[in-house]
Amino acid sequence: MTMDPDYLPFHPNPKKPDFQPPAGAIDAHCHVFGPAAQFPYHPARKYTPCDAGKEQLFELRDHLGFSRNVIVQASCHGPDNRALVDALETAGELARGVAFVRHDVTMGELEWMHQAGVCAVRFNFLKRLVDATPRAHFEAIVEKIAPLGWHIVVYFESQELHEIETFLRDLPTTVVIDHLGRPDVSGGLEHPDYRRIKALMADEKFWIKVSCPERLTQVGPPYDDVLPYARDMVESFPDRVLWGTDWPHPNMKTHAPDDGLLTDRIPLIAPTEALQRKLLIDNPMRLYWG
Ligand code: 0GY
Repeated sequence: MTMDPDYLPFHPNPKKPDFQPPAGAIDAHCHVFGPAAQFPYHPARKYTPCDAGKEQLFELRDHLGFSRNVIVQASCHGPDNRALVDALETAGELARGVAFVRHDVTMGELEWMHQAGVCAVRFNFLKRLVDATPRAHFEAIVEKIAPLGWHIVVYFESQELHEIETFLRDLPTTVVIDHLGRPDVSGGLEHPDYRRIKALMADEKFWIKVSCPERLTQVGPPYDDVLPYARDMVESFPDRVLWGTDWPHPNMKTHAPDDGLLTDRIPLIAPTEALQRKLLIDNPMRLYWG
């Protein structure tokens, strides 16, 4: 399982951040990849990454000064959640998980994941990452996770939100939007696509991750062009925002971001200690450990 020739591995030695996260801080969006020898990538994957296993993730957590992780099943593992569950079992109370499942997932499989600390599924709408999922399949998943009290994480691009907006509004659980809803950051805070994401957030069912400036930027590090969007969300919805590194940063094309630098951006996104506490501790604790 050789890494794609154009795949950019994660940063080999991220800086020690100048910003010290408060004790108990949570990296609420990260992944584990393999290692492929133990947890092979899925045959239907759209990319083959470099291995990035649980030990490396937990080392990074400690290096950056975080206490806990929310680990999100990556599309390269498809609906095979074994690497995720293995990481969760090792981490115990220090991690929770977001799985990717198909409509035919069994209650036994869901129970196995639930025991390990999975408490959400991810619905991915990015065509470059997954094949389209029929609505009936999403509905079958929603029905199966409801008794477990799980919520739903959604990954889409803002220009496509209008196609799925009604579907999202009708979902019966809390819904977490990944990576700021992926706005086009050249558009400004008044752009209709960004306004549409904010309108969604007016419904208290929705939460949003103020993550991935490295994916959204058009000017590169330190990602000043993404800052106004993240800050706007934190200040508008302080009790429903989450932050994550997105380590090991799948499918980056321009550069491998320095996770220490990403951490140093937090006080610019959340400028007061009270906002930082909500973003890094209170909100993710409530949603994932509550
Ligand atoms: C992310 C973003 C990406 C990849 C995945 O599951 C995945 O493969 O989420 C991406 O390529 O934008 O959240 O890691």
